[in-house]
Amino acid sequence: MDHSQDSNVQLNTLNQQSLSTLPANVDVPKYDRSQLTAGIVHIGVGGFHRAHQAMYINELLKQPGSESWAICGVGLLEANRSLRDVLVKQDYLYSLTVRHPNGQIDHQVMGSMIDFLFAPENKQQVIDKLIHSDTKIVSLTITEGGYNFNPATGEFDFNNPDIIHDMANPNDPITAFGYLTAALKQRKAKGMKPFTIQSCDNIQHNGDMTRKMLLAFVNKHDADLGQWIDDNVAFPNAMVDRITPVTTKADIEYVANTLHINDEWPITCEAFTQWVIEDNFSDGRPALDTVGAQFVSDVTPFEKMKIRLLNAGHSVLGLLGSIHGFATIDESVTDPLFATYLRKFMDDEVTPLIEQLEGIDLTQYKDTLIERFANPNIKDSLARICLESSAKLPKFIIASINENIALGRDTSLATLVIATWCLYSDKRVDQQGNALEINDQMAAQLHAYANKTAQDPLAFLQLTDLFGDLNNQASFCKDYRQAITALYAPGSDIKSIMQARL
Ligand code: CS2
Repeated sequence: MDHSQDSNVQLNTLNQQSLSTLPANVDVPKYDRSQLTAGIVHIGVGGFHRAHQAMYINELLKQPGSESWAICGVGLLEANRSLRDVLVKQDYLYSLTVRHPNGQIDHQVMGSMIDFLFAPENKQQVIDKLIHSDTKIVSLTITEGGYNFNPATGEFDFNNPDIIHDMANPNDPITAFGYLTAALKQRKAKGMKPFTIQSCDNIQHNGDMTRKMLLAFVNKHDADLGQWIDDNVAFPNAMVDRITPVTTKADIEYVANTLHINDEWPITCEAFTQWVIEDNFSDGRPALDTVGAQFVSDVTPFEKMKIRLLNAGHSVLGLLGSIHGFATIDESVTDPLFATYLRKFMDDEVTPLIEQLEGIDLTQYKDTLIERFANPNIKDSLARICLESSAKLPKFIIASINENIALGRDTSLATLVIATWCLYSDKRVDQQGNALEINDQMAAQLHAYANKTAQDPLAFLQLTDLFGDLNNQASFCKDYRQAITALYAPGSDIKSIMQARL
């Protein structure tokens, strides 16, 4: 029966019981979920975690002997309340729709999450989970901004009000740092082993960064605990990759029409996936190498390659494309001028900074990136890409600009992206006058600085927390000023400005 034709048909909710009603081509968990225990507690259960780590663990759980590596999700934000309600209804199950560039679609249901704790409602429950002897790994996707560092100096930001709260109220945490500290303190007092802290965010040296930030926080009030963490906790660095657009109402409808089930928490993602992890764990690890992840002794070159090419490439298309009036990544990259600009940026301003990796052909890596970006079945919105640019751009693009300046190399393609970010933050409309959706913790500051551009073309660069000393780099400033003049000229057209820089 085709339920999609009949709006009166009440669809079953996706849950353990309704799994058997799904079409035969859906890969559903056949392992016994009642036998699983949560070896991993994951903080920040967004779309990326559900398409990436939770997918690898789902594959692993198909293998006998891996029952102790299921996931307990943790939501720290008030916004996670409704999510918890959905998850409880769905027995923590959700569908993953994998869309290949050639139109092939794979349907899966992920069973790797077996519990979800909504922290604002019961903080003690979260701390108890973190100190439970089953918990071997605490993994994080708290976004680039969640690590609480000053983007220019890389130092911990003690002025964040939530951090000030957590410092003053160690038993009533709000932030991931507060929770990790409360739990590690108790583990130390009980003579337990610590868990591994595994960052899955797009930050180069994400493990080292997590260690540095956590130690800054802890050492402020408990140097003994800081020493114990430094001596005992592993923070493996990792490169994570899978393009995962924001879930839309259309995705929910698609699952209802195709799988005849009501899934209020579905995920759509591309087919490509990669996870390269430093093999450094405090208390054991899942055999992720048996399900496609790669353990290496040093992940640095992989991280740099991915962040400076893929993530930066996204930001190039995101900002330039938004100002032009494009809505998605595939729309932007299928425009030949944008594709040429992106490729030249990657070839001239990033590739010379990347260490050649044995077994990885950078030319092929870049070709694959362009193919992935062009996947017409992944409608990855530029609004998602430009979200929290202030936390992303220092790592994705400004880092390469600084390295190029130090090497005396040209940065003109990246410079235009920064100048475009200024226009974007200032006017908040595209070049057709349509409003742009701005979502950034620093939105007000970005606007205030960018808005002084008419009086001082370099005003935006005075945001030294983001740009460091770029405003003192003469040749960069000259080029930036030219880009600003072109962008702010009446009737300016981003495409001609891009063309002029090729
Ligand atoms: C994107 C990433 O947030 C961004 O700007 O570049 O979310 C990207 O899609 C993922 O890192 C892909 O692995």
